[in-house]
Formats: sequence, structure tokens, C-alpha cells
Amino acid sequence: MQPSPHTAAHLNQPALQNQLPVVAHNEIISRDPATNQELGRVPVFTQPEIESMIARARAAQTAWAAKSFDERARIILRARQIVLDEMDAIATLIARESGKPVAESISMEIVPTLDLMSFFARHAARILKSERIALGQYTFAGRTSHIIYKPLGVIAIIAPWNFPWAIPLGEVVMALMAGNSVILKPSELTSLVGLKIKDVFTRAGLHNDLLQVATGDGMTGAALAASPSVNKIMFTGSVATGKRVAAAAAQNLTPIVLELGGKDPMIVCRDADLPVAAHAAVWGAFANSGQACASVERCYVHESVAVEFTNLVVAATKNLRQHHGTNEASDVAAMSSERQAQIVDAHINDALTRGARILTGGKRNRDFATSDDDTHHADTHTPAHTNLFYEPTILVDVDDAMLVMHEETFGPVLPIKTFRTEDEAVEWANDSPFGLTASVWTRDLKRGGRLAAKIDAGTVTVNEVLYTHGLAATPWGGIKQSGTGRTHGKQGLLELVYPQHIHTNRLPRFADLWWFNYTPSAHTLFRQLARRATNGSILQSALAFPAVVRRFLEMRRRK
Ligand code: TXE
Repeated sequence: MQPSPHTAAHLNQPALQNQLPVVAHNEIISRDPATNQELGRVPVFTQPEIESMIARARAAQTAWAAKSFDERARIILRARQIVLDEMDAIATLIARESGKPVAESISMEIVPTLDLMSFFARHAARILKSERIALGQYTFAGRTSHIIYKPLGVIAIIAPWNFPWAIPLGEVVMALMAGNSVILKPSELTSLVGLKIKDVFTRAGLHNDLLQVATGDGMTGAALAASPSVNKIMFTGSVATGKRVAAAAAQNLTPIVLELGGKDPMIVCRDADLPVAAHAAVWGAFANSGQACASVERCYVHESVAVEFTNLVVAATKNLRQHHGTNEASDVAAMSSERQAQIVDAHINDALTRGARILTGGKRNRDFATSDDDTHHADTHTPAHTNLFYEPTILVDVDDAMLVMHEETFGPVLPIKTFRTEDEAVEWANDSPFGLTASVWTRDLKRGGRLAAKIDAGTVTVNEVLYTHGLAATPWGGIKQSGTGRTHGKQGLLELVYPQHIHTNRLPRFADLWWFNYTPSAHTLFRQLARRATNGSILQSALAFPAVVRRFLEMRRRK
């Protein structure tokens, strides 16, 4: 379904202008968060419509699952070529609908997905190849086992707004390569990017029902999550919504993958290369205005290098250029919504009240002030168009009681705290309900590896930050409240199939020795098996051989 920017022009009045999507007359108005300009309108799909989409997806999936990996890969690679050909237009759409710089739309959204598309087109067949299982002594009884990986059916992908292209597209590609069909529910803030994903695959020749986009708000997502007809839910978003999705899925025992938030720590050791670590901290904290689940959300630096490191970080932060995302000279652009910017306001205010100091930033960038700033339209109770350009902010003198140190800020804020010992830094890093990513900075790679292994997180990088979601081959996902399950890599692909065990008795002419009747020789055999044939030693098992033969002959006589 295409957005219709020309319809309902009467809604395009100041009173309804808002960075949050307006749901009116069953449609969502998509806006550029930097300018508040309307970009298009999309329908809000309802529960009955979702159910009929799922039914169509299921009907189409059978033929798709019967296709070879090569046939599926051909469609993915055609879609990849379309993305490559239309890279600039897609990047502009992402930048306009999410607010992020066009540079990041290319580097953090399009480049990783181009890589992911060729990775799974090339490697899915190998990863999902059937596997033989070694059966030990059962092999001598003519038994074989192997695993085949079968598609699950219809996959629901419920996606967020912060990486509106890379997150859902990657999951779509993996689901399709595994032989599934997909219903994609993009965030209400980035519906047009979701529809662009569909457009690319349709033009690549994918059957219309194999990838359907259910635009809508939380109600649409809830209808999808509650459907008894989807075979798996891949959800990325907040912890609160993730819990709702898990509760809905539990009603039908629908399996889920949850990719939730993070409070990702960065540990800078005394022997770190400080200029590089400072540069990394600034990029890790402020890329996409800090709206990444793997953003650096708190930085722990050794006290001996804290002053030098902090000065470098502040200098690099002051060097950032803040412009509209579509301006190629933009390093940091607008946040995606007023609601998100207000969380940043709240975290900074809380920190200041508790004694933190701002070294730079700490407010909306006045260069982008709007006449509507800090006002509300009384007639709609919705916030007016406000300035979403938040200045990258460095905080010091922070402590753990502050919101900014323990709740996900998801904005351009970097609190820096000093530590004395590595054990202290690791303890603080682990003292969080989240466990998505973390980074350790040191010239001593052994120390890096040792500290990394002590940190409780799905991914720990040594002398690297933030970017591993862009590595198609590596698993992505967290522990604790950061979620469950994995996307990307072999582990991510395995989430989208189920292993079917096929066990064969190649000597079907004989009854098994453990079948009825339980005669005295059966009892003797079972005891022998328990004592001799269960510890993995072939020699020991051989000692049970006489009891096996006696039972075998008995069973033959009964035949
Ligand atoms: O996400 P929501 P929001 C975190 C970040 C941010 C917070 C809020 O901390 O401040 O989440 O973001 C759909 N059943 N992250 O409110 O609501 C919704 O329409 C099913 C981290 O924007 O979780 C959208 O498509 N679906 C994160 C998707 O869920 C529902 C990325 C995510 O929206 C639903 C984004 C329901 N009941 C935010 N309600 C990350 N891990 O990267 C809403 N949705």
C-alpha cells in the first residue's frame, strides 16, 4: 500500500503538527523530525487485516520453502542491486524520516545491509546444511541420525525507528533465505522506510505475499504479537514493549526473539591509546544522536588518565557539526521524536540536581530554535513542533544514583566516571539490568580479552565500539533485560528455522531389545546396559555383549 501525501490535506494544520506520528482517520502522518514537514501518510492496519495478511503469507510460503537456496538468493541479490542503484534516494528517505545524518544513513544502514544481503545469499545454504549426528554405540545397531533445518512459516518482524532500514531489512533477508514469509510492522515513526523495503523486494521479483508491510502504531504491533497464526516474533524496541510482546506471545506459545535496550559501558584502561579511545567514545555516544541500543551510555576511565581523556573527549565533541540530516556536512542531526528528547531532558536535569557538571552541550541547539519551542497546542493536547537538535553532551561528577547512569537515555549524552581498579570498573559495568554490549580500551590485548570475558553482555569489543551490528557474520543480541535470542550470524539464522531430527534404523528386520515382554533376560540386559553401556566406553559396552546376545536370541524365538 502506498502512502498518499495528497490525501487529508486538512490535517496539515499547525494544530496537528507534531513530531510524534498523528493517528487520525486510521492513518499515520509521517513527518521529518528536523522540519516537521509532512512526508506521507500510511494506513493503520487492524487486527482482521493482519490476520488476512498472515493467511496470504502462509499460503505463499509453501512454494517459497520448496525453492532452492540459489533461487531465493537470486531474489535477495536482485534486491541488493536495487538498493545499490538507489542508495542516495534511500539514504535521503532514511535521513528525512528518522532525522539522522545522511552519512550515517549510508554508513550505518545501507552499507551493513548490502553486506548482510550478500552474506546470507552466499552462506545460508552452508549454515543450514543438514548435519549428521554421531550416535556412538547405537551406530553398531544400525542407527543413524541427522538434522535438517526447516523454515518456521510466517515470521512477524516488529521494528523500531532508530535503525528503520538496517534492523528490519536484515531480519527480512534472513527470514526469507531460511524459507519463511514475513509480516513487517515498522515503527509508526518510520513507516515510509518500512514501505521502501517492501518496494525493493517487490521490484526484485519477490511474490507480493511473501513480504507484507503492516503499517500502524502499537495497536497494530499488538495485533500481530497476539496472533495465534504467526510462527515467530522478532521484536526490537523498548523493554516495556518487549515484555508486552512476550506476554502476548506466551498466550499462543509463539517463540520470540527480543532485542531490547542497553546501558552499554565503555572501560578506558590506563594504557589505552587515549586519542583513539576519545574519538571512539564520541562516535559511540553520539552517532545517531545516541539513539542506538549499543551506544556508549556510560564511560568508566582510569583515574590516572581521566583528565587527559576527558579533555580529548570534550574537544572532539565541540568539533562536531550539527545540521539537518540531509546536509552532507552534518555529523549529528535531529533526534527522532520529542518524546525521546524529553527523556534526555529528564536525565540531564536529574543529573544536574544530584551534582553532575556539564562540560559541553546539555540543551537543544538554539541554532534550530522554532517559534513553537516549549509550547503546547491547547486544542489537541499534543506537543507542538519543537527543536529536536540536541547538543552532544558530556557530563562529569556523575554517580550511580543518577538516572543517566542506570536507565537507558537513548540520546546524545555521555557521562564519564573515573575508576581506580579494573575490578571496580568490571563490577560497575556489570551492575546493570542490561547486558547488550560493552567495550574495553587497552593496548594490552591480553588484558582486553581478560576484562571482556568478565563482563556480562552479548557482545564485548576490545578497542572497538558500537559497530558490530553491521557485521553480518556475528551474532547480535543481549542478556538480562537486553533481550533474548540472536539476530545475525549463524545463531541469528538458526532462530528462523527449526531443527528436525530424522532418525533411521537401518536394520528394520529386528525388534528392539527393550521392547515387550520384560522377561528375566530383559531385566538382566537392562542392568548390564545401565552398568556397562552408558559411560561412553566401548570396552565396557562390549562386556554387556553376552546379555545382548541372550536377549536377541530370545526375541528371535518369539518372532
Ligand atoms: O519503542 P517501542 P519506543 C528503547 C529506547 C527508547 C524506548 C522507547 O530506550 O527510549 O525504547 O522507544 C511497536 N505490541 N528503544 O517507544 O514502543 C511499535 O509500534 C507490539 C530501544 O519507540 O518499544 C514499534 O514498531 N508492538 C530499541 C516497536 O514496537 C508494539 C529501539 C518498538 O516500539 C506494541 C527503539 C505492543 N503493545 C527503542 N507497542 C533498540 N533495542 O534498539 C508498540 N509496539
